[in-house]
Amino acid sequence: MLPGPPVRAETIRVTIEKLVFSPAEISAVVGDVIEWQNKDVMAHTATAKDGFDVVIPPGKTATLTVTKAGVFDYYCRFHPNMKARLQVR
Ligand SMILES: [Cu+2]
Repeated sequence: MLPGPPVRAETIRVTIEKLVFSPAEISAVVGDVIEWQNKDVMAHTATAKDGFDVVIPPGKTATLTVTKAGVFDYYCRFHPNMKARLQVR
């Protein structure tokens, strides 16, 4: 059987403003790209234990391509009260 057309990856955007991830809960499929936009004047990270660790400099964006399914609770290493969740199907 021939492979079908490639599934187009989506980009899912999360804004960080005033030390809050918004939306706080997102879902994705493997191959999607998560893009964090940091509107604050300090750096943040999106860090999941046993998972990813993305640094988002102030005023910038940073991306992550999702490579495995699961539920990833992530937080900011610099501000551990900042919490969010990524669900990957
Ligand atoms: Cu932070």
